[in-house]
Amino acid sequence: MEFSNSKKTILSGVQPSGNLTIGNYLGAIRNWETLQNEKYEEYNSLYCVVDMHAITVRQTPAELRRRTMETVAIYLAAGIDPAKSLIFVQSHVPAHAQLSWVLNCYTMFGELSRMTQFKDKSAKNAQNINAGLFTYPALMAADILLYQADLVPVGIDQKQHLELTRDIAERFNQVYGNTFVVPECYMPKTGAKICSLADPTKKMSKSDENPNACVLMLDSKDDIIRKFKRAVTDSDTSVRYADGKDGINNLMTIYSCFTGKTFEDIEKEFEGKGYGDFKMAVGEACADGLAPLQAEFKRLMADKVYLENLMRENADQASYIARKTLSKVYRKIGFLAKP
Ligand code: ATP
Ligand code: LTN
Repeated sequence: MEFSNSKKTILSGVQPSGNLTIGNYLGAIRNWETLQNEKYEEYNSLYCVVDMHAITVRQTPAELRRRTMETVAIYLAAGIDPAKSLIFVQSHVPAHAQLSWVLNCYTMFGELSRMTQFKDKSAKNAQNINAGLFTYPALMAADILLYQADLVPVGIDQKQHLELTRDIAERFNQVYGNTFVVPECYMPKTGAKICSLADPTKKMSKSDENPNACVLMLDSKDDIIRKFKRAVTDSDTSVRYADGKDGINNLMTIYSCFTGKTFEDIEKEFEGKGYGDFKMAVGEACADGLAPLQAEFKRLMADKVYLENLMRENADQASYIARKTLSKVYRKIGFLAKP
């Protein structure tokens, strides 16, 4: 892609920490594709596979490698177009680690302690509450600020991290003069929080141990339908969006995302019908919505040379853009330039 200094910039990323779910798709990746196309004239688009974030939780090396490559292929299969967007792997661009160290020194212990993702993940990984898990948001801030991103499309769970990124940017700018663009958060109207099918009060998460809690982007049609059939709902029988009906609200949200129908349309469509029919329809819509992406994913994974060339070239381009911000930061904080 051609990076233009006169355009604004969009940046986002997903961790290759597990198999991607429809939460990642509807909350993030699908909107990246829309933004890339609808805002092409106005924005550069950069989409990163954040493998350095993934190791804040223990990963199996071979699996991390495989998933990193697969995540690149998923971005492409979802319609992120290398002619319009820069797709790259975080660890291929050293400036992320370099800026993240600097930003760590401008991020407060108290701020990091308040991050709900840190609290949730340390409760889940009590035997591995490492420093990386704690300083995770400073690395995320580096990802964003390095490219002077204006807009960051994410699901609702990342809003707090984005606010911290803004605070870090503003703090730095105040001390050293205008250095970073202060980014805005972009969230989809529907799909910013897809919930677990096993516990619809919790967000669907790719690192959930219960395989029935998430629908994966690469699940087969049979698996998708089976998982929706088993989805936890309530003892009521009517398909309507209402407080206390978390399971049905979640299924309606997913159905709405895949069909474009409003909640009102959906209530009418299923009037007088039971949850069984509705769940079947959600399963079908989801499986059909993912089918073209899955076919394209398969095709891409058979062409490793293409994926490798793309990763190499894009990492070089990202490094070039990132180094400009990094040099500016190094100069401002007083690092002696290498003679
Ligand atoms: P993990 O379980 O490993 O923490 P995750 O499934 O939460 O992973 P991330 O890689 O942390 O996924 O998130 C990538 C993007 O997907 C972020 O923008 C995040 O907000 C979005 N996202 C993740 N889960 C959901 C969800 N259930 N609903 C909507 N958006 C989501
Ligand atoms: N923390 C994010 C992933 C992430 C990200 C980013 C998202 C890392 N760096 C930069 C947007 C922009 C998450 O979803 N857990």
